[in-house]
Amino acid sequence: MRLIHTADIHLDASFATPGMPAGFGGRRRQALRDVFRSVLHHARKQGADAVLIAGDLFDEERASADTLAFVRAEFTALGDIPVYIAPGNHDPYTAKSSYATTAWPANVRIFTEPRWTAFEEAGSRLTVHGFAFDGPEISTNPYGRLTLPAEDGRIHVGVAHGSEMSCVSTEMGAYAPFRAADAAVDGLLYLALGHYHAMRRIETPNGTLMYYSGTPEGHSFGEAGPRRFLQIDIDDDRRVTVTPIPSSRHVYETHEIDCSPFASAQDVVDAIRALPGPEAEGRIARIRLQGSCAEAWQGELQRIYEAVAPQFDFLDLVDALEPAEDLDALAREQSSLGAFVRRLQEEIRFAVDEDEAARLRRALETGVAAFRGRTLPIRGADRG
Ligand SMILES: [Mn+2]
Repeated sequence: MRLIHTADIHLDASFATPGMPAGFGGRRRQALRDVFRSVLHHARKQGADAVLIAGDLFDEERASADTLAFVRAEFTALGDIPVYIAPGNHDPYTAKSSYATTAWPANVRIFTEPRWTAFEEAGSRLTVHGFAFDGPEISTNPYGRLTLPAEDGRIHVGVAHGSEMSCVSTEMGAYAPFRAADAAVDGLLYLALGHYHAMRRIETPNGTLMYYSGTPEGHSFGEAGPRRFLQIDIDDDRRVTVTPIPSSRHVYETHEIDCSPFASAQDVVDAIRALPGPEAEGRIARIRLQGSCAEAWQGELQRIYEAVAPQFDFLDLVDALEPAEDLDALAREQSSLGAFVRRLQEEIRFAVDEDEAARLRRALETGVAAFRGRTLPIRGADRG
């Protein structure tokens, strides 16, 4: 038996963050649709027995008419492969929700209540248990209340949304919070979870396998790196194998570059071009330039941005540079900082070898930075 598990697609998400260019949100929303379609296409091609969507398929209770028409068509294209949906905190099942007010094709099964219920397919051994958020906060927490019939020979799996507490910090809002031990039920082979956007296996004290699939396409710099969905294979001996399938089209990435050693803008451009990039249709990058900026290329940042921006779908080039210190001017100052610089410059002049000179130059740089009350980026030489 083969199942496909995905969650947290957030179709129609706004992507409205300050500084994003015109058209960016539209391209991101299109990528969410493309990736969602490719997940269902994989299900069809691999002969899946069911698709499990563990909530937050939509970003809001009500999706746009166009998005609903798209999703309906994609579900219809699955033919007789059933789709099980456990509505989450972003797309709860309410009387006015898209889930309740849309005419879904016959293969779509939506959980509608904030308590465990089950679907059994005629002609299949599969039983799928799940529940729905009935509002942004669920009215009753169903975790710990699932009971299974003893030894009925069927394959029991679950699909649900919520916050497993071992990986949530106390300040973070918890939605239908639970502990792994409460959600693991003897006889439940697999629980398909949604809510956390990173793929994660949850350890359980019994034989239940439990995973967050994470989102199949990143939504922000907080979701950097390639994203996946999961293929679940259950063999005749009820052994469960989970295979992550890469799915993201556009991949968020963040980098920091220490520009202190760079003599010209060309060095900065070369460093950005050399950054390891994910294999993706589009790269969405935030690159933070830090360290000191030599006088020669102060004021060249716009030109650097224009030179490298075409290799990204979107580039946020963050200027965290400090202007380079004019050490010779400092050395002429009649101040304790001037005396410090003169002393170190003299020691550098009489250093016994290049290693010592490099250490002393770093000491000079660190001392001046400390005097100015600013921090320096860590370099290899400091890690020891
Ligand atoms: Mn959620």
